[in-house]
Amino acid sequence: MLYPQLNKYRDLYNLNGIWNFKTVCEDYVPTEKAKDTSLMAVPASYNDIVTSKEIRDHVGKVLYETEFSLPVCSDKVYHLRIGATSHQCDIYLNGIFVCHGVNGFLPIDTELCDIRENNRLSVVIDNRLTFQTLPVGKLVNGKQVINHDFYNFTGIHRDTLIYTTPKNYIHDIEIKTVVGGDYSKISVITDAENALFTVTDREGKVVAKSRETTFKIEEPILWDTENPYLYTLTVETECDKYSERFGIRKVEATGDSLLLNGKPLYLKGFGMHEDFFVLGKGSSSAVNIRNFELLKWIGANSIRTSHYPYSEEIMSLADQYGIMVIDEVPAVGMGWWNDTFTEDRVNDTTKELHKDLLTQLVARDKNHPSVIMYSVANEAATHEERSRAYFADVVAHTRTLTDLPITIIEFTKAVDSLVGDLVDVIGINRYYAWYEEHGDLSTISGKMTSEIGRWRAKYSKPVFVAEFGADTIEGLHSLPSESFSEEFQMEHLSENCKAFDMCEGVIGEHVWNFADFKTKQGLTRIRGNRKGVFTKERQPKLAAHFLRERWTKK
Ligand code: BDP
Repeated sequence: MLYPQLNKYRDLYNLNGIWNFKTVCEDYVPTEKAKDTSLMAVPASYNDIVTSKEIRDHVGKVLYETEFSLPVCSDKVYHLRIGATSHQCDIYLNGIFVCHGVNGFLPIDTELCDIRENNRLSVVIDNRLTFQTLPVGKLVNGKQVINHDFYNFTGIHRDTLIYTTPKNYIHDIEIKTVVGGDYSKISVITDAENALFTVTDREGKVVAKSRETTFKIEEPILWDTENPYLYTLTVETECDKYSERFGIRKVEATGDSLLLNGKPLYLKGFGMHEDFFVLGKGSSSAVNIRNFELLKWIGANSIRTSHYPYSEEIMSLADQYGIMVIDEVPAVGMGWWNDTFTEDRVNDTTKELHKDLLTQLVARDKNHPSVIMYSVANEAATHEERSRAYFADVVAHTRTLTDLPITIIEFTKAVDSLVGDLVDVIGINRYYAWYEEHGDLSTISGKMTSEIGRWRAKYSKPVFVAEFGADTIEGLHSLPSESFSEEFQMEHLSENCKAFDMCEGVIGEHVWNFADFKTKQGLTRIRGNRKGVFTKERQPKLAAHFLRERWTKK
């Protein structure tokens, strides 16, 4: 799956901007141009844009529609690429059905056979979550029940692009690199016929040229977080051309460590969310850059795309900023029900979708050097007997797609987990002194070290603390500290970090969360989840300075 590109063989049109919008009924088909619409921004979620509570909280279908003109040439193939529409959608061009999308956080990329000079593009989005969608949810009398902790933002969340290719176009390029001594072996897997492969370095100097799909780069500069060095591979055939950036690096998991280019890693960073004022989950380059600037400022070296694949722009920025990524599929909401893995809940249909989304995720992200590990789920009910066969199949499938390490992020206790042996790295989320023994910071050290010890004893695998944190209202101060104050958050994080430093086999700490984010309304959610180390405006809370001090030295 290649990202659309503009070059002498390929055109690119951006359809972002103001579209027409309305809520629609169940059987709506856009045979004619919609009437009585309002205006809506693309990309963005509509929820925090509208002023009507009914529309903000609408459960069901909405229509996004736009008209556009372009020159049509019979010797070109036209493709539509929408980066993400949450969640399912039906796409129509000029009233004719084009395709159905089931992947709320992954791109839809489809050929448009019936394109004309003047066109009407209609996207009918369905935001309902069930046990057969990811994230998992449930509908009760038309009301949406969700068991995950982020707002069910809806809309066209990433770029809508039309691009052209020649008829005989390059569909895909996968770049595999093997690091060996003073050279690197590059293998290109592609459908391109009789292609010329050219690699240029960061300065644009040609470092390899080949007609074979396997060739060497002498004295390669490896990609790492200090020097995120990127090369560019250009694949050129008689009638098409595509340039893909890549890095050369090696990631391995051993019994105690996660290694990057042979050196043990300590992951410092955050679980995040795509979430900002007004935009909801709408992609914004300005917000993305601000986030990466803050990650660098605080000394982070990694992020987890909790709890769904992030935009391609974020993945590309991670490559460029040298921020490693744990790439998570939207398998969230699979715990916290009484009995999750049953015939009529999370079942084989859910599992096939889960596997399909992993296929799509790896297909999209396989050439990003920043991706160091895939996460197959967050807080699933892995103590339930049927979860074992479910995840054995999901992980086995993921291993056919990638050589990178695989993790699952667990809330289940070590003693109860039935899946830890399947993965390479055990991810755990722990909220001592917050959801357990709230406010008592003295409990953290003992509980955290014992729990990490239990995971280590049971599986002899590296442990990654994927979430720990405390809700904090910016500007709320307390001496001595009390929960929700900035002092408490700082002490809470510091106690957790002390515990990690005492344990063997801990390969990283990701604070929950990078920034405050919107959730459904709830008694413990005052304007959403406030565990951000940065405010929603992206300004530091007190704890950010503690982390900066720790992480820039560690
Ligand atoms: C964890 C979830 C995360 C929540 C967090 C919290 O993985 O999505 O936002 O707890 O409660 O259980 O803050």
